[in-house]
Amino acid sequence: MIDAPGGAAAQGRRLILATRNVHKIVELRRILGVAGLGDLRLVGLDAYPDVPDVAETGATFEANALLKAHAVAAATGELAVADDSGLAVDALNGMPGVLSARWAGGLGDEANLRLVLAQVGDVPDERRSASFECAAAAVFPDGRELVVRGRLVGKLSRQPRGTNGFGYDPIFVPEGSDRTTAEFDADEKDAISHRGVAFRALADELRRVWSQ
Ligand code: ITT
Repeated sequence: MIDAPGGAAAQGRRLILATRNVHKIVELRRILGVAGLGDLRLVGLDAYPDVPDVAETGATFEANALLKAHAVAAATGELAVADDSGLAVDALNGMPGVLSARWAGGLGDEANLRLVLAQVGDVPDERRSASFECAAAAVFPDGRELVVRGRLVGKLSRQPRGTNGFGYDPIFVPEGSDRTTAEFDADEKDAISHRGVAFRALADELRRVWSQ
């Protein structure tokens, strides 16, 4: 078992954020920080540099979120929380889906979103529907698990717009908005996002478990 500097056992209630995506870590700290979980320390995987990356071999967001959370809970002996998320484009039969992070072959966010825009081409507005999807999983040191889902529906823009957020934010326009999520400020995105919905639901589940 890999321990954090200073030792985990001596400290209060802790939760390990089982992701190395810095953008997700920022969003998860914001969302869980205001989720009413009491005196809880959110610890990043940077405190555990020796925990290996997990192969995301699952076919669903839930399966991959559980794979990541189980691996980090087992390696650290602590409560671990993971996010598996992505963009599902109806005109691409739900792709890039679980392949969102590596859709253009590992070339990064800009290449990924350019490839999606090219793949939908001049598909008309009424058929540019898409959703951001998120599965949030928690795994306790004894192996008990929780998993919930969040979704944000919308459509693809024709050009990237905005500089906030990450990933596909510059090309995703939530239903009822005329801006991309890269043109939303942080609080605005958290209030409606797939990650906000999923992790607020996960916080409810954690509170329920802790109150038993
Ligand atoms: P971890 O596995 O370490 O958590 P990752 O980046 O590999 O990090 P995923 O496999 O869950 O994570 O892929 C998520 C991808 O989906 C991410 O890289 C973005 O391309 C996209 N994505 C997820 N949430 C997003 C959001 O809020 N805004 C824009 N794009 C998002």
